[in-house]
Amino acid sequence: MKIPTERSFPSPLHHPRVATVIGRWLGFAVAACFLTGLFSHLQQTTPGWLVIPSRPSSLYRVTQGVHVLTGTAAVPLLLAKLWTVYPKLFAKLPWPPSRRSLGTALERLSILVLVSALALELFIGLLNTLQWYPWPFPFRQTHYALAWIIVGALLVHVAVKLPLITAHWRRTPEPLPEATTGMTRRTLFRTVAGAAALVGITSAGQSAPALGPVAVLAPRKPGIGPQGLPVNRTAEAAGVTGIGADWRFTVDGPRPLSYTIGELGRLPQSRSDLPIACVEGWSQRARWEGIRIRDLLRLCGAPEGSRVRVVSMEKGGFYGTSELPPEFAEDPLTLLALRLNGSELALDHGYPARIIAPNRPGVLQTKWVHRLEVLS
Ligand SMILES: Nc1nc2c(c(=O)[nH]1)N[C@H]1C(S)=C(S)[C@@H](COP(=O)(O)O)O[C@H]1N2
Ligand SMILES: [Mo]
Repeated sequence: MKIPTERSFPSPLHHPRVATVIGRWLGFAVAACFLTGLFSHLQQTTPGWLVIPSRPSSLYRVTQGVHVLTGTAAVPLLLAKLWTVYPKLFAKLPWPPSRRSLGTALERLSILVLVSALALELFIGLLNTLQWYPWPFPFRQTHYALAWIIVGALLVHVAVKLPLITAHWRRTPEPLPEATTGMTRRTLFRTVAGAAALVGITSAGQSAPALGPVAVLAPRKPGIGPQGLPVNRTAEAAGVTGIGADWRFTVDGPRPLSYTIGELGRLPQSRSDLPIACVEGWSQRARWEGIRIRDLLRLCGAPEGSRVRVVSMEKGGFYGTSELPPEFAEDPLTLLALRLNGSELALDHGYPARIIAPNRPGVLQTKWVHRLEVLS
């Protein structure tokens, strides 16, 4: 059998102009996905020097929707990009080795890193949106580390290819060779753009209500679940069974507070229309009623600017506690919610009490809350 060379693939669809156009789309998707992912990461591990504002209240809903959307659309874009450039796999390394071949080898190594990291990143991200965690490593940390590897390798890749990219950024005045048989470039571009749009449109309905009816790829559909709101983790999965007669809600502050469920219901109630925006891509707005966290903070004598630790009845794990930085604790929209869409919280939504705050990832909207601790 004859080993193919780069010349064995004469189709003009492997032309650098095609690689540039599809690379541009993929680059745009990766950049948007990276920036929104960075925001999500900073929300969940906020460094001490960073103040994240609590408004606009739906900001996280939008950024995380864009994150999952661009990540999903990047899958067909990456496949198309790999297809246009795969004949390069058969290009010969210059031999005997020289300074130039060392450069070429390094460049290929960076592409190997870029392609494998990006493929793995998109794959585990996609599985995560499907709520399937078959790997033994922690998802978020791995996803985050891979993101930086991708950005680094991508910068090297773009720097190396800059002459080619600039040469083919615009359509050249003299026409490029067109295929005599098979697909034209224009058909290829339309097919790839169409595929990216299709996966986007059929999955965006999990956060964009208007697209709900065509959300056949969305793992979560708005409106489905107790009280018309999806549930990420049920009480049963979290090992929470409800409350007994001796249940108390307590606030650990300068003046410690303790309430029965009935007493909580008699405190001044406020209403917030806020979305749950899950990191996994679905989001939905709902009407919440309960007690403002800042009212509880004043009642217990906590000074303004306090951080608050939220403690769930769920024991251990990543979800058992969360922290409200001062901007979120003082926001009048942030509630210890007792009611959802007009009735008492369902157990799966966090009965008897949960946190709901503006501009926050769903993971931090702690359910089954039984204690607040005022920190500093
Ligand atoms: N204690 C606790 N709170 C939790 C969770 C959890 O598993 N345990 N899941 C979080 C996640 S990931 C999301 S998206 C929201 C979902 O809220 P819902 O199930 O009421 O829609 O709750 C959050 N609060
Ligand atoms: Mo979530």
